Amino acid sequence: MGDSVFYKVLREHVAEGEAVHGTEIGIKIDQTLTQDATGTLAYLQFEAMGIPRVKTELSVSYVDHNTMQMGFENADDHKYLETMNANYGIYYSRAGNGICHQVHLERFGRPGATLLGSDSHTPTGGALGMIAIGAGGLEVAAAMGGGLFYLTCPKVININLTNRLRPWVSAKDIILKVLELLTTKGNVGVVVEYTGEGIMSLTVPERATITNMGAELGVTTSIFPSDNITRSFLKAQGREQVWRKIFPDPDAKYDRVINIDLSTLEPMIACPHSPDNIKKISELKGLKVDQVAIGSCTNSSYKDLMTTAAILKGEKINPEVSMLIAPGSRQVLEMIARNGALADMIASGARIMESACGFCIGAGQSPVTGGVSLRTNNRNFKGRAGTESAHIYLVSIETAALSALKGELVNPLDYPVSEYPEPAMPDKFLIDDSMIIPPSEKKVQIVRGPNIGNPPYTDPLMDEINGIFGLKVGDKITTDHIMPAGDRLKYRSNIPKYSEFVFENIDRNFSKRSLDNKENNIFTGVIGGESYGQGSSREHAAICPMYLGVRLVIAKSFERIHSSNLINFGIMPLVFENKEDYDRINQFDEFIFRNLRKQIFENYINAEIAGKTYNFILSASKRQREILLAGGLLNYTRKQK
Ligand code: MIC
Ligand code: SF4
Repeated sequence: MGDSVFYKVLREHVAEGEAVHGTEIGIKIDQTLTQDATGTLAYLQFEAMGIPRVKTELSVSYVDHNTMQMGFENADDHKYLETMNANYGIYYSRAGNGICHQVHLERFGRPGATLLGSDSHTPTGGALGMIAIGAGGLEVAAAMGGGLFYLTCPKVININLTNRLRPWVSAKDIILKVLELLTTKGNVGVVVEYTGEGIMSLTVPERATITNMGAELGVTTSIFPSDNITRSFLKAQGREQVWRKIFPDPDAKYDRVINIDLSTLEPMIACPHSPDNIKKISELKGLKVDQVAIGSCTNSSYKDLMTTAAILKGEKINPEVSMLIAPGSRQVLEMIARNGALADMIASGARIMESACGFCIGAGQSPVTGGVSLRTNNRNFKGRAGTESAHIYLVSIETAALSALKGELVNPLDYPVSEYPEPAMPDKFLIDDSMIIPPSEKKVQIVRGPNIGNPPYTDPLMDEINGIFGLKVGDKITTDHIMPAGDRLKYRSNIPKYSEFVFENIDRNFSKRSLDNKENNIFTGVIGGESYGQGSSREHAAICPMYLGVRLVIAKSFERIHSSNLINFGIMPLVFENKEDYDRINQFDEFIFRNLRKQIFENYINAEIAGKTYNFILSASKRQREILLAGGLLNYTRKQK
């Protein structure tokens, strides 16, 4: 049996173990990326490793999340990043240059490479035929130091696309359809590979919309072949030399094949509060809309914004709608500024935002109380936009722009085909990398303002842990629930302060209670349902609980990145042996785990909870068990040296 695109690229990078589904392998990482909200900590951890310069082919540090720079904190982080990066061989993409995934696609990604990024949407790069994976900052730091990235060799689901989309239906509708089919749960250890004649009508940025939202499926990554479309995109970016052809073998082995006939798709919508709460637009048509936001790493490419401009041209935004547009990169912004499309947007009454994450991470533009916001980004978790009572719906560019004019949700298919704008991809993008600062050859003084702390410290695993379950939550708890972003983001480099907000939207007292208990040597456990830790890769969702004395989370199932982050910071991710035990164990029950330094190497770990004995499963590799024993990856790495 032949190889899929994924396995072809994987085999070129396996440095430890064998590429056999289900076993742990270590792969070599060619490129890394970080962004400022996860990067500061990642680089502090890299410094703590004592390695003089990165060992990757390319490492890039982007500033795109905290670009509002309210107060000194973010500006301090950015100055630290700029000087630290110069010193250690890392490219620094300045604030204003664009969102990491969009810029990386434009300027750095290459077919056949591996990319590890401290952001869950790193798989966007899969649009170029590369293996691009999101991970915690500490794992990215280890990869920058030349360390392997360890993962369980995944299954590959093939999504075979046939025919082509009808006018007014777009790539966003494809991935929303896939989310309807596969949902956000149960896809751990899976890679999605897109093939079929249908991919030939999708440009690289459209493919990127699809691979980007693969993050919402919870898969390890998503990937497209590298074909002539990839080649033309790279050529237009002045980078044709990095192109190589990567196709699946004709008899490629897939664990499952899903066929989607693109010509039958219609505009879709993800309803509050989960990206897999999918409906057809036709079912919700007429919903009154308060806000429309176009942008984010999912839909902010040149073509996306040219489509938006064409729809808005000569029209006015409905007076009851606030419309925001954030171009994905400075390249996109400058191109639409020069060709007049930006002027059409401004004339329509749209508000133009910086090329950054902005509204997507809740950094401004929170909707009105109880409001309806249509957005082209990838996540609609409750409260993420900054307004708990708001209803966030995820849609395509076409649906968003047309609805902004009408003031209500419209079905693009109701518009004439003759009005469908199909902007052509440019033969040549505007190339100006002057906001990407190359590393310095000379030593640079690293600037550490008062917001720059020390990397967090963890203790080796104790043999006995006594404690209390501080919180019991339900299914699909996201890392946004655990560690809110929005206006709390500025504390990312200040762990004690940021820790005050752990689970703040679920239980405002969790943090204080846990810290008080820790002072009395009473540790905290958390009980979760299915898919615990969905969403963002933020390792703060492990570090801050660790700081508060959380030593274990017991859930029905975990998402991949979060589960690794927990282990990397010495927290045991345990799964109920019997799912019904979830109903038997309650918040505030006391627990004792004994003999842990031995038990940690066993598949089942037992504990006494409220006087009864329970078994839990620890699904971790031998290496991960050793990491837990050492009290986290940083301690483990230091020991290995
Ligand atoms: C997100 O979309 O949630 C973020 C903010 O980009 C995160 C990273 C972070 O929390 O810093 C992600 O997706 O990993
Ligand atoms: Fe930024 Fe939003 Fe993309 Fe995260 S999902 S990287 S916050 S644009």
